[in-house]
Amino acid sequence: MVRVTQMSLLFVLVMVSSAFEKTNGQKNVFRPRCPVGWTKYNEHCIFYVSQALDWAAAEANCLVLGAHLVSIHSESEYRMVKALIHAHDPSDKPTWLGLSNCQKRDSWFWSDGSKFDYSKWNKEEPNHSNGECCVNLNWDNQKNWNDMPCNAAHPSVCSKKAA
Ligand SMILES: [Ca+2]
Repeated sequence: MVRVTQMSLLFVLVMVSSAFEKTNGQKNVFRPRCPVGWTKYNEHCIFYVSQALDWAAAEANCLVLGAHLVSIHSESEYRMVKALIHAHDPSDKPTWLGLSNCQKRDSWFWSDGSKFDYSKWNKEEPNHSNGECCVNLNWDNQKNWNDMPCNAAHPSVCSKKAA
């Protein structure tokens, strides 16, 4: 009887220790992170660039950081990007996104290659005025999206996958 009890105890110990291993294993599951100074959101890392650059220079600057200009695919992402900008710039100045249609008027492309599946235009935008084809947000009173000449200089937001 004593022996049976010892065996049972041993069994319980083995079970408990393997359960601990499982718990530890789960704790060690790889969780993507963002570099210091970047903000994590939906498995992405976003970064506000205060320096005013034209659209191409802003995208090139993001590329140096292993990123692209930010793309936005939902209202919640839009709010997050606006909140990031506001945290650095309480005046909410116009800021470049990675969106453009310079190749063809009705073909919108995000510089990170993602699908164009969400938009938040100001009223009467995009108006393609004088061929403007790069997009910023925080435009005018509505503070939503506007197509702008690509050579205008604005702050920007870069985004990359958390790694
Ligand atoms: Ca416009």
